[in-house]
Amino acid sequence: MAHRWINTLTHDDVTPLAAFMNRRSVMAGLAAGVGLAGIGGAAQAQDALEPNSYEDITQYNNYYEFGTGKNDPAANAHMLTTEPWSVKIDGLVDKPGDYAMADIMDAMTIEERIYRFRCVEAWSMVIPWNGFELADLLTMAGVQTDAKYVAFETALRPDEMPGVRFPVLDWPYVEGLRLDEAMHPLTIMATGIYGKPIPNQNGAPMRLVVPWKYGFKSIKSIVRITLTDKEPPTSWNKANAREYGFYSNVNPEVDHPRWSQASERPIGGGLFAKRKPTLMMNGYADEVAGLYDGMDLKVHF
Ligand SMILES: Nc1nc2c(c(=O)[nH]1)N[C@H]1C(S)=C(S)[C@@H](COP(=O)(O)O)O[C@H]1N2
Ligand SMILES: [Mo]
Repeated sequence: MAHRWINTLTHDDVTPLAAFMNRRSVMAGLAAGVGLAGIGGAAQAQDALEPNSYEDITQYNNYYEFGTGKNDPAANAHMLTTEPWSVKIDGLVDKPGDYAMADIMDAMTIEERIYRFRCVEAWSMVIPWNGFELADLLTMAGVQTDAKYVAFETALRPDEMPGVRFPVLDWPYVEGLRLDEAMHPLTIMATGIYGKPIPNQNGAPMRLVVPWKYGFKSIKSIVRITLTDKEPPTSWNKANAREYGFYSNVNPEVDHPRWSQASERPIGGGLFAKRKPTLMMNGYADEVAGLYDGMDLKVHF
């Protein structure tokens, strides 16, 4: 609270009515998708979440294609052209092709999902996303039975992305999920925040959100989705395999080699805001721990 004047807006100031009107549908959506075991926990967890301000969510970002500073994406991402946009869906699908973003939006049901968001750097937010379940998009393309993983790729536009001149990562940014993770009802494609179209710095027009994994799995501005039978390469794992694994589930018991993951710094509470304990699988263990039954999470970090 000490440095409150840095953030002059609270979420009450900037939240469109729609975001709050839809809050009930978050729980309805979860209850419908998660199955009986998940309902109570998910609904309770959702209830207790207080979203960050629109300003926090859209001014403090990681999107290295626009620079590595936390404010660089907000300053530079306006250069990205997001209309028209299409997403190539290929690999082990019945209906491969270039899907126009407008057609995807027509076909999908947009819901609000208020999720915890935990960066591997140990800061966190609560974000009211709008979007649709990735499973619905994959089902539309027709996942073939031999598919085991989903690979994702971000746009690579040197003319529009000042950060890609620097070899910070091996561009384009790529990510991947196991198919069961991708099909899980908590996994969404976000197309909005607080009921408004998702800003470029947050990954317009469509970015992945996997709330139980570290933020870098939630790849932005997706242009390609490939169904495959092999574990796909991922940008941060390619950059440093010892520090960033394929799974990257939020886990307070598995530290990053250079820092603890036991607690996190909530963004927006001021410079002296208290750190809070990090939750197993970012608070979604009731819903997703079963995906990892029998796996050693220290090995598959
Ligand atoms: N294409 C792309 N996607 C990306 C990143 C990036 O640099 N490029 N950064 C990741 C990281 S490290 C985090 S924490 C989140 C940040 O999302 P946010 O800016 O919406 O909070 O995006 C992830 N997705
Ligand atoms: Mo991150």
